[in-house]
Amino acid sequence: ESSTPSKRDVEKVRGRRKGIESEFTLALPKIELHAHLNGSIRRSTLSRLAMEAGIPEEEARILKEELKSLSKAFSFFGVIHKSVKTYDQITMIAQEVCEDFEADGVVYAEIRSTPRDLTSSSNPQGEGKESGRQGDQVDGKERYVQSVLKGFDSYLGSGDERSRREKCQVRLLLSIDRRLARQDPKVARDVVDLALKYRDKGVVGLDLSGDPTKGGWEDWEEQLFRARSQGLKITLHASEVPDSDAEMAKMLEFDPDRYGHCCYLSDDHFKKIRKGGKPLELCLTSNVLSNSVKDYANHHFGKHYRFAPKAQTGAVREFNLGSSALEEFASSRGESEGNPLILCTDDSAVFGSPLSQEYRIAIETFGLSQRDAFHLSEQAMTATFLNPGVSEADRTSMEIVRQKFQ
Ligand code: 6MZ
Repeated sequence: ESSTPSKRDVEKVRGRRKGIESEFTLALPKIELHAHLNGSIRRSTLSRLAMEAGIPEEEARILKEELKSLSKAFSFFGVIHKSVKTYDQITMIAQEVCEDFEADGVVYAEIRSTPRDLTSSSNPQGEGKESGRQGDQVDGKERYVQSVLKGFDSYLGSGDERSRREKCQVRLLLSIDRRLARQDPKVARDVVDLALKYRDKGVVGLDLSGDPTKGGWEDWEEQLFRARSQGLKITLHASEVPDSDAEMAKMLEFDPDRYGHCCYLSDDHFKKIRKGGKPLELCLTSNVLSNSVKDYANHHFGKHYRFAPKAQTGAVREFNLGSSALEEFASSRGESEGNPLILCTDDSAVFGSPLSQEYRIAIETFGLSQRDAFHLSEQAMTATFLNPGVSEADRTSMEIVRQKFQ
């Protein structure tokens, strides 16, 4: 009789481990720093709104299809945007996203969204605004920002309820959409204006996102510098598609406060990023399903994790079924320079993976111990855009979150 475990035994242990890890990652206090509001819409809400909006059958089909490319994901956003038509719906979505994060054990979230004017001609049901008046665009977009913040507020409740320990502390980042910024120079300026206006009211920074094949650095550069000169924190979607070296060089030169994705870094840029030490927002399932990364094992999380700051405890895994590649990877850990790595969901409605699942996948794929995962989550605290030195609300939120890690 061979003492090698049978395939069935291995499967059994794997299943058990999966259960244990799921329980652990759900209970683990988690920090979400890269989630797009409309991409995180509750699926049942999306189905309902798509139906109410009369989205034709063939367009709605994308909502049920498997994603195989980033461009498919962008068609999905098109359908979401057609389905979400009113400010009240934005408020409801914002509230639900917070509730869903809380249910998944997320204790702090920076949710990002692109301010849209829901009263413009593409939304003819818009609430009776005159058109052609100067500033219309900003008014509509401002109302959008207010509507998201209102959703956060309804989630948080009032008075004592607000600081209840189980509440997810939540902040907003405003997104500049690459394609729109290319079409109209006002787009980036409006977003920066709004971020400045609402910065003590829940907005903590800016994001550059949207279809990475659209627009170019010159379309938003000036506004990013303006935002920074006013003290706004900035995160950039970077190197999400191949052949983005030239743009990546500009981004590195700009040196934002955080980077998202970074799937296609050249060796030279990888070294520069590592040296810069800025936090990286990494979205495993998003990158795999949109085909920016071949599979989980090849996700660049592994490459960066070798260098990421981490606890030097080396806790022993309960069920170590890791391949030799993983063992080699695990033994190479221990250097403490590099970038804080933040696991994030990106668009949980589109990619169907809550943050607890992303942690479980990281644990399984990269052979992390529970202690490693805890430390990974805890150090995400250092990467938020909160400003506790200036804002009382930020100080309170930070304290609440800190307590969850004790
Ligand atoms: C780049 C993305 C994205 O802003 O309407 N977005 N941008 N890369 C990604 N990787 C998959 N996922 C989402 O949320 C939806 C918008 O977020 C951006 C896109 O601009 C998308 O239209 P909001 O709340």
